[in-house]
Amino acid sequence: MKRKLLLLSVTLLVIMMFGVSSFAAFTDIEPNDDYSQANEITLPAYISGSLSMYDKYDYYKVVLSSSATLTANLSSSSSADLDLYLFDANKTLIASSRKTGSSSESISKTVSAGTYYVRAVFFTGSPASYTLNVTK
Ligand SMILES: [Ca+2]
Ligand SMILES: [Ca+2]
Repeated sequence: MKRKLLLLSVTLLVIMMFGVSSFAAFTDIEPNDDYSQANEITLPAYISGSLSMYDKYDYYKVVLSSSATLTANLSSSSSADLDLYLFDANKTLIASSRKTGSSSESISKTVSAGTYYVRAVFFTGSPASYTLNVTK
């Protein structure tokens, strides 16, 4: 009986460790309201964050060592209208997703090596928690 319990604990521990290592979870760190404050993420990144009328911008910085198709998906847990933008190292807008209402936003863009910024924006509505997945 004790042995079974031990086996169960070890199995659970392994599952937990595997779960953590295979899922690069990240929670947004404030302040991250401008390019210079962007949270640097490594891909694939599974981000949890929050936005409101008092915290309208969350910036994330991605550094690519080679060309890739950068994909970002943003979904809100509330009725808030959030939008998604992608900028290059020169802060030039290269892609955006600006649907109305609480629709999920999605960007997919093939880019060369370099630095990129993903910006999640609070457009309107009540304070929102969101998930932002950035992959390549
Ligand atoms: Ca912010
Ligand atoms: Ca939107």
